[in-house]
Amino acid sequence: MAIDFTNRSGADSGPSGAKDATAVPKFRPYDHPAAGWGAARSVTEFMIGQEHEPLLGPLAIMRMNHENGGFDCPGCAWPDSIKGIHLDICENGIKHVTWEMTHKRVGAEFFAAHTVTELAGWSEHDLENQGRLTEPMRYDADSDRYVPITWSQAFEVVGRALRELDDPDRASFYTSGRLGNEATFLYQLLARELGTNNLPDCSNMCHEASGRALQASLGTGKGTCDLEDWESTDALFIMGVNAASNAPRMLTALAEANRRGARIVHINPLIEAGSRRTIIPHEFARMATFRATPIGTMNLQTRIGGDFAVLRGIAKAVLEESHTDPKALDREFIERHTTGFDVYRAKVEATPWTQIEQQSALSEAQIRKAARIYCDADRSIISWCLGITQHEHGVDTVREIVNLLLLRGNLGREGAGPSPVRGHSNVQGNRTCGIDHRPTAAFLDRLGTVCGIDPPRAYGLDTVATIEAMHRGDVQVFVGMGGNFALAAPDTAYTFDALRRCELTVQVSTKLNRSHLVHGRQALILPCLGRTERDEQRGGLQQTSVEDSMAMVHLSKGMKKPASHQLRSEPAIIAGIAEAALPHSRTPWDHYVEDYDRIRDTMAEVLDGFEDFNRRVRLPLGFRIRQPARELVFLTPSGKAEFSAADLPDLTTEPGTLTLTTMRSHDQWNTTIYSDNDRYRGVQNLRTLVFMNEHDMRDRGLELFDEVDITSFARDGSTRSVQRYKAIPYDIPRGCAAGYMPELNVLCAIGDYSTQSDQPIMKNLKVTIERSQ
Ligand SMILES: Nc1nc2c(c(=O)[nH]1)N[C@H]1C(S)=C(S)[C@@H](COP(=O)(O)OP(=O)(O)OC[C@H]3O[C@@H](n4cnc5c(=O)[nH]c(N)nc54)[C@H](O)[C@@H]3O)O[C@H]1N2
Ligand SMILES: Nc1nc2c(c(=O)[nH]1)N[C@H]1C(S)=C(S)[C@@H](COP(=O)(O)OP(=O)(O)OC[C@H]3O[C@@H](n4cnc5c(=O)[nH]c(N)nc54)[C@H](O)[C@@H]3O)O[C@H]1N2
Ligand SMILES: [Mo]
Repeated sequence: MAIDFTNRSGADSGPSGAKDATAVPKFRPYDHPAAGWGAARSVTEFMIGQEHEPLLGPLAIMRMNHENGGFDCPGCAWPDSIKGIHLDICENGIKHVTWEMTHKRVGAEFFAAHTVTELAGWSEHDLENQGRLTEPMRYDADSDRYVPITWSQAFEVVGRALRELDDPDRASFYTSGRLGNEATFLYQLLARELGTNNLPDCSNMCHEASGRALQASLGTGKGTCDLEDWESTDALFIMGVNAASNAPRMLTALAEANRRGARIVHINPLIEAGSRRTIIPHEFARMATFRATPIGTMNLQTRIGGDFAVLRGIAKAVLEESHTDPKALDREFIERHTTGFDVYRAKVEATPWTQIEQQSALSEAQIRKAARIYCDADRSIISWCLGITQHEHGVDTVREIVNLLLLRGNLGREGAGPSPVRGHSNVQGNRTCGIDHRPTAAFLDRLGTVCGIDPPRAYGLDTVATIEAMHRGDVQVFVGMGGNFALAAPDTAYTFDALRRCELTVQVSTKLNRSHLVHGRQALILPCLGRTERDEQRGGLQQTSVEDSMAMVHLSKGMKKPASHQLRSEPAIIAGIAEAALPHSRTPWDHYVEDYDRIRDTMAEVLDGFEDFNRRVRLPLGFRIRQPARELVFLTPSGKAEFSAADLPDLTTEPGTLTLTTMRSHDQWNTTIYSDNDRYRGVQNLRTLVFMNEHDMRDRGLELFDEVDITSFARDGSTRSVQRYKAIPYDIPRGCAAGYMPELNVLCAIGDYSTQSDQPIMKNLKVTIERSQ
């Protein structure tokens, strides 16, 4: 099967993020500090050029991330400083907020003027750039247009479709990770009262591997560190994250760590801007004097997927060191708090250095240097993001991270522990509050008792399984609570086909996107309030809570006048759907929406760690959810932290094939494309590109910007391809290549998900790259 999505001229062209496909591409390697003036200039250009609004973003930021007030930055899940008000702003947070606060509007006139077929030919940038959705719309097949519908009629359309299903498992309820905790709780309650655990979420593509690994090793799905740990650690190992673009406020922590003398090791096939020098995002004084702080001690440029071998190598060096230096291992910790050490040690000792070198594409000497840093540090943190998780062996790799930490007792004390960097601003809170297609029996029991429902016990469908079920016709109603499912998911052609086979697709959104144009027989767009906007209900002005990457829960209060008087809050939309779908429900949906305190009171009874929720969430900085593993209480079968002892995978590839990783550019937010630039990687006006090692380019007779076709080889033998991508020589290990999501999702076959986490292996595609004909 070869699918060509690159012909963008026709009406049914595939996804194209591009802002302006005709602008001339440029490439010049970037050698300035991350953040600083480049960021300031980019923000200004963005606000004046796109939004004609130079002040909107900064003004909004003044109200963001504040102690006791303001809204939570929807930009990413990096925590706010816990030392009180700390204006830690970043370029991408400003862009993100300004994008939501735009003055542009997409109302009934817009939809009357454009058929869906016409809009399908627009780029992602052009779709979202139309502005905020203002009123509920229904797809009208006769005119191929979206037409207005009232809220009550829209709820009745969804309600009827759900009531008429012969089995509640024929519906699936997707969440993108910015839904607040209260709406999250209502959403899962709706699904479970209806009778299904089909709750796919963006985590299924993101940190599912981290959750499963940490659960198995430590009995918690989350990292154990907070920002204070980051501020007191001696060594930081940063794996598979592009901090300067995707968690810019992490740069502050890195620069401060460096000033303190902490050592930092970056493990990444690319040397990203965040691993060189930075200007702390909020330090304007330093910007003016151009004093940059170095933030990298060491870069280990492993090959794509080579991280497991790197970690194994470091562990091997630590064990070897322990023969001469008894302090290399924390034997007392291992003895008291862990199980499986002997089996693990035997496994590591049996793994030869030659295999580690070959799998990691690094030398024994380089790995020993990193091990030296690890052994010299009293306290170490290992942090990671998608470079670790979106692989077949994501779970084994995260478990190896924990193994390595356990060797030196780097857990349950200040300055030490595992610290995954989560993506969407509330993706972690979504899981905490019940979005889980594999809920535990204990959670369901409490939910059932407190809410008076009989929740289904069978596991539900995750993202990939939902797509497959829609394709087979087994799932007929799809509800997207935020996000852009059509483009975020793997195997674009297959996913489009799956969505089009649905009886009804419902998208609750703030902006127009591809998922509105690739829809079921019936389709609804339900516009909602954004995080920055005032949420007035009968009980007064409401606030919602969110949880950051480090398990801090705090309130977020929108301040801005809503983009349209017709917008509804996410809790209100969920309640409207629930009342229409469940006419005999005893859940007080309306009552909940009047005052979110009432939702929080119920949540306090159902969720561990949310006792006294309404009071504690109003404390100046909110509260931290109790973390048993942090207290060295392990909710594992053995009651201890469990070493794992997996074999290193075989990463050898067929001759002539390369491993392709897909990632974000600097100027995008997942499927939202702000511009076609990737400043820190030196690219302008280009997204259809592939970064390659110069030798791999030379082998193919390629030079900068030569056009190539990329063909991926799926496990089932099928192939997919994109044409006329431009090759860019880049500092990346041989045999590796990199390009951008969401465009390259075309290449990721639906069946190519990890057998360990069920995550699509978006960072590990086997491809050939040939000059275009
Ligand atoms: N501005 C902005 N911020 C964001 C987002 C955004 O799109 N824009 N997205 C948010 C979301 S939902 C998420 S999940 C996070 C994502 O944050 P990241 O994980 O940083 O996202 P990616 O751009 O996919 O980058 C992956 C990084 O992993 C590296 N990498 C690729 N393959 C490998 C590998 O095999 N091993 C190692 N060690 N590294 C590898 C890449 O070089 C890159 O540096 O960011 C969040 N924050
Ligand atoms: N190849 C490849 N694919 C990937 C990845 C990768 O690294 N490589 N990363 C994966 C990851 S980590 C993730 S998280 C997914 C992202 O998947 P999603 O979360 O599904 O996608 P987003 O692009 O974040 O969604 C953007 C849309 O959200 C809507 N929106 C914005 N704010 C709000 C709000 O406040 N409420 C509501 N209801 N809607 C809102 C807007 O309409 C906007 O168009 O993509 C995944 N896909
Ligand atoms: Mo994500």
